[in-house]
Amino acid sequence: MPKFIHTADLHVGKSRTLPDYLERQEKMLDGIYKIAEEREIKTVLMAGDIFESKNIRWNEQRAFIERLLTYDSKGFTTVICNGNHDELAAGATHMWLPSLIADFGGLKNTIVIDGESKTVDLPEMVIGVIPVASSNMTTQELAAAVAELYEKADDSKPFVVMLHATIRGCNTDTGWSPGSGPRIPGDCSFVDYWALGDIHKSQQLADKAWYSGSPIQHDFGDVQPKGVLVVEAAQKVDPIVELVELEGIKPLVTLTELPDQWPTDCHIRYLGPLESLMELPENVVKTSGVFPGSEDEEEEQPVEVEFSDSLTEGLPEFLHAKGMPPELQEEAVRWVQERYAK
Ligand SMILES: [Mn+2]
Repeated sequence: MPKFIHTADLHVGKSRTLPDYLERQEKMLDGIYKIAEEREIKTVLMAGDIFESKNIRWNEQRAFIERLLTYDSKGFTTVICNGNHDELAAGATHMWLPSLIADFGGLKNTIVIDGESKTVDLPEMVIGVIPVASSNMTTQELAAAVAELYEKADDSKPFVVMLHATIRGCNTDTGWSPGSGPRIPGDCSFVDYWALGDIHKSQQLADKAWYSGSPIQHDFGDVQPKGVLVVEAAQKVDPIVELVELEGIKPLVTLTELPDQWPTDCHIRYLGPLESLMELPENVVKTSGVFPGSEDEEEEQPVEVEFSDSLTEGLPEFLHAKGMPPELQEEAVRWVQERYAK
């Protein structure tokens, strides 16, 4: 039975207020492939929301691309698509750069889906990818879109749908259940597994449909457990799905009362009573609205970065260092300038 990793909602560039946010996200990226490696799995599906927002700094962008290149060269097949958070402007997403690099031959095993639905034929299975389905989509429309992708599929292999969408009736980390969006269509029995992205809480939604949830807690309030799904799927049988937590990621713990003993090896948000001259341990990174130890509160706010700068700064040098052809370096800068430079 083909085995693969199902993940989504990586949100690189989120939670810049955590003291080690980028290192944490680098650990997340490496952790995903470590789990794959340990289980001798070569295929990783990333169902959208790779980045947090359009205001991504170059070091955040680089943290992702660097790893995509590394694990691609190690022979991993990563299938990635954009999610709603990856959107930069109408018709443009953060997938532009991996997509350009792939077009210029810099990614051999990685399949990048940028905007358009696509049927991807892998040796052991077929993936029908639908990036960012609108929440106005009806269940019938979703069924039709999936059927169209299946028409192009080799029907001797398991068929997996990778979809970034809010499915009606799912549950979020905050306990909210969206009343809009399509359901998992009941008449798509040819689908052997639905790999869903968008919702950060890992959950099963139908016989063969799962949200992986985000691989790590991105914020206080994100509930545990978080991890990736290790999936074994075959034709006409129920998939075998296991949530595997990433190692070495500090938990984000919220305390609403003064503890007898402060927990260690985690980041703490402390919402209990604050007494004057109270000593808070260093791993308390957030209290009710104020960051302890920070004189200047504004410094902790996410910095708005000029979009075009954040994408081109360091980019040509990076591509050059990675041995990418000069045409790609030029094309990448042109891409950003044409769309974003004022
Ligand atoms: Mn998301």
